[in-house]
Amino acid sequence: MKGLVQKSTGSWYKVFCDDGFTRDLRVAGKVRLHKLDTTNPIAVGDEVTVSTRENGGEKMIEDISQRRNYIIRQSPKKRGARHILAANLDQLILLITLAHPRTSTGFIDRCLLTSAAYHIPVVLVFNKQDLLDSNSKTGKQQQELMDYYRRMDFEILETSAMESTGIQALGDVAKDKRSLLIGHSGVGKSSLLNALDPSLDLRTKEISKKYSKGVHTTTFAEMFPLPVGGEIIDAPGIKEFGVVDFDKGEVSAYMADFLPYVDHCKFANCLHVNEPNCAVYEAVLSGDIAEWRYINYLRILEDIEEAKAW
Ligand SMILES: Nc1nc2c(ncn2[C@@H]2O[C@H](COP(=O)(O)OP(=O)(O)O)[C@@H](O)[C@H]2O)c(=O)[nH]1
Ligand SMILES: [Mg+2]
Ligand SMILES: [Zn+2]
Repeated sequence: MKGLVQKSTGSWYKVFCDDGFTRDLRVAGKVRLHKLDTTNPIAVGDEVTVSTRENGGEKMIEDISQRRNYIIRQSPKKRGARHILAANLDQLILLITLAHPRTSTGFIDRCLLTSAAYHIPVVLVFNKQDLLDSNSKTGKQQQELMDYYRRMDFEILETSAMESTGIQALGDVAKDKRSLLIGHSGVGKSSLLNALDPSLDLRTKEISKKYSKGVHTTTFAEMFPLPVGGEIIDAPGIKEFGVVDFDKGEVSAYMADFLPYVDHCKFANCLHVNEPNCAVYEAVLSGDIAEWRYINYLRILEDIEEAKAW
């Protein structure tokens, strides 16, 4: 019998099985797990084979199907280790807010880089619009960000879970697809899921000083079927997104705004850091590539360099 992993708590997996039942299952000891060297061998969205032995023994996960794709990042718990957030995705819904707690462009760009490498489309959702005055400094910053990412062909939505705006459009985007919902704690993931499906009745949290103190709450990704069709995987508790498995030389190939320039550098293996006659750097100077994008790029290269030490 096949099944779809809806939640993982480390040793137990909630699996929606082909016979229509949802079960809490463990992994059979003999399963040859993917040689991915991750902190979680099975992720939400994994398709698994469940044993149907009738010898009275408990049903168990016996095998994992080859993944179509996955989103992976550095494990926040163990340096140098990798953690799969979710597998077999149709898209990533990246939830952002420039209100509180403000999402950094560094976080956005790391998520975009990872999804680009696995060819997973991303929708950028700017939430908490009710808190932003479009004439304020922050409102203008958001407009600039949206314009920039839109030029890179990303789909962009504006929502307010508080005032129930943009919910229909979000439902249209999520319909009949399997999406990973990713964004910092407090950005409004649970609130938006509740807006899409009030029967979920997920707990939403007051944003307290706790967030800034970085208190670690144990939270697990979970898949929710949507009334309109499709599923959303809520990935809670994400503070940072450390990219893994990149060589420095390939990063710029996944940055759509860099692409028109990368072939015009003097050196074919230019990393666009401090090489002479670098077309990317010239585009930054002329304003064709945003300075903040370039800074994020340099920081990602530093991350990769640091990770190599492990
Ligand atoms: N003003 C405003 N507050 C929101 C909005 N969406 C969520 N919140 C609030 O932000 C806090 C965190 O929301 P929650 O859904 O728990 O965020 P999560 O950690 O991403 O799941 C709660 O107090 C919500 O009421 C919004 O669009 N506007
Ligand atoms: Mg939540
Ligand atoms: Zn260059």
